[in-house]
Amino acid sequence: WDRCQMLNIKGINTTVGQEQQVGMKEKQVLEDLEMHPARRDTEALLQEQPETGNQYLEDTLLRSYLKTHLPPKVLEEVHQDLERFGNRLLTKIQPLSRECELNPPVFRQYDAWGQRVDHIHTCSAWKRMKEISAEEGLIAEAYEKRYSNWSRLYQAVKLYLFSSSSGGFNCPLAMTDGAAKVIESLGIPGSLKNAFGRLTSRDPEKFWTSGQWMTERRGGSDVANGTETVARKQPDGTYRLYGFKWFTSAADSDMTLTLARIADAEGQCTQGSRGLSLFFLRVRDEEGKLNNIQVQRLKDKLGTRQMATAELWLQGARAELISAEGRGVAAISNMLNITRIHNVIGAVASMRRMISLSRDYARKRMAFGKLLKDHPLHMQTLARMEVQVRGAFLLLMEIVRLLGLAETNLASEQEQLLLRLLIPVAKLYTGKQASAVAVEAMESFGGQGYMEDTGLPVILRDTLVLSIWEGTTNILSLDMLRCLAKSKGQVMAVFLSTVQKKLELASGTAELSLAVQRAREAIGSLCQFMAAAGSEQALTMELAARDFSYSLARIYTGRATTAITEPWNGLGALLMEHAARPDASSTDVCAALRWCNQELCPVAVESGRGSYAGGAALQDSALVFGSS
Ligand code: UCC
Repeated sequence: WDRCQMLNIKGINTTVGQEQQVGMKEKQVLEDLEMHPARRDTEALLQEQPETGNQYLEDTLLRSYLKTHLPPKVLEEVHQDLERFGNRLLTKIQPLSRECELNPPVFRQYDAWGQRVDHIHTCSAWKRMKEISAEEGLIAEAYEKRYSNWSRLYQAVKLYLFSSSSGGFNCPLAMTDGAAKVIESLGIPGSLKNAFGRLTSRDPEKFWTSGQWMTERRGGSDVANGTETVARKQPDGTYRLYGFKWFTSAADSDMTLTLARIADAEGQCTQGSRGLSLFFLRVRDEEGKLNNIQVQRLKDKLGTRQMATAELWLQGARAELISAEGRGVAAISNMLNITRIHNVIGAVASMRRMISLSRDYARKRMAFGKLLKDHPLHMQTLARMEVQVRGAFLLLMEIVRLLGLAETNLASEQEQLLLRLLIPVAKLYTGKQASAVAVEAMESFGGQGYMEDTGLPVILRDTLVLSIWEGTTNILSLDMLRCLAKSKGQVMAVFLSTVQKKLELASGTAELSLAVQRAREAIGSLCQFMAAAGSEQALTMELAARDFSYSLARIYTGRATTAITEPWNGLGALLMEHAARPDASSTDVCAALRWCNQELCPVAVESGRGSYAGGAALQDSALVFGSS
């Protein structure tokens, strides 16, 4: 109405001799009047798009970590490469990522003439991601070991930067890395030399990606009992595989590792874990023809839609046995540990991306007369997310640092044990954190966060899988228990002494004294719980497994909480260690202190509440199913 008034005042009243001008004005005014006011105001209301710049340069925590830990010569080279890579991500790779999302794979089962072709069509951007992965040495870096024990960490940093711009290509890279690791750990047998060379190649023409076909209809988690695929030995020593693989991620990969049961002369197979062996196979031959494999269909997934996940029938696929008979699970666990680390990379990257975008939006978006960044409650919410990602990032760096030492024979036995323990703990913990952060961050954009064409829902969808694939939270909690049991308690002794050492370092920093005290109390509670649990039945430890894993993650890292809306703080050994550096910033100290205020040892609290006591399992059941 105001605008109509203004128009009347400004120009509608005509004057003699100005007919032409007035005529034009009238026309414009009439057009304006026909337009709904909201539409006329579109320009004034236009929101600025949240953006990030060079991710490497903007990531102060990453840069301070590298500066603290890398030898100066390595840092110099790595810094140059990462700055260049950050620019390439921003200008070239991010647009490809969006293209991958907009052009998901398409499955064509038959050609126009009725021939079965089972062709999985992927878009050109997806193919380009494969080339870029090779060019950037995203797998090669870890195996060339140019920087000795730091190569693994450097590779992880590149993958971390790449992850949220990869258009889902981080998934095949995870499995490719895992397959290379398995082959390397087998001593790169002659028959696998070619495959290993291709998986770790920097040449896009040669580079292969690998799948990891573990999941069958009867067992995603329970691989030992759920695997039905049978391997029949051929006169030439190779095997033919017969079975059905229910989820095969990145089904367009060049090769795969997979589990099957070797049939004896009578066609009988050993059941359970001891019956499983590990096989290598090429998905297609040189002409692109499938290796006696039929694609049943592509999965219709909530997220990771850029990547083809298929159901596959193996109908005599030619394969090579690569583990000792019956040692398939142990052999593929090398792959699992690598893909689980990639999962942590994906979780940290997703959190970092969402928070970076939220931060930028807070600088641009006005509400209630001021920018979002000037609303204290909004900033508190973002700060809580920032503490989360900082802890998760340092945990990731710790794991890849240890992995680098292990791969260059520089890790002590204690460090190897610690690595084995931290992988499932970090995977389960950061997978959950990332989902919570992604949901919270989405809310920070208001309704815009929910709009497909902002690209934000894609990040959320792709994040939600991180607590599911590569072992769910509970499966990994049980894996953590198996790891404790196998080391006969040794791994916990290493865990505790490592945390104590990091706290010693931090105790020299006055601002961290409260955090150190809380960490020590948490360790005391953890020790008390373990002493009491030692005499309890296995059921007690099973019920405590998830809370116990969370306690390990929080104490080792610093902070953490299951619900992002809870007030946490936390300290955590890694955050404290980082905050105790001579050149630590006030932000580093603040993050460590915040981490400290939350419950660092939930397993002790829940134990005190009787959550793992004899009758708790029955009560849980009654609550879920009801009781008479
Ligand atoms: O494939 C999937 C999706 C692919 C996409 C990947 C993309 C990720 C990218 C992320 C980027 C953003 S999802 C499918 C994932 N499936 C799983 O994760 C399986 C979950 N289930 C488990 O992890 C179970 O714990 C099993 C299958 C490992 C349990 O099998 P068993 O046979 O009952 O296990 P055992 O008896 O405990 O272990 C057998 C042997 C033991 O060694 P020995 O015999 O020498 O004592 C174990 O110590 O294997 C060893 N072992 C391990 N060693 C088992 N797990 C491990 C481990 N994690 N590390 C070292």
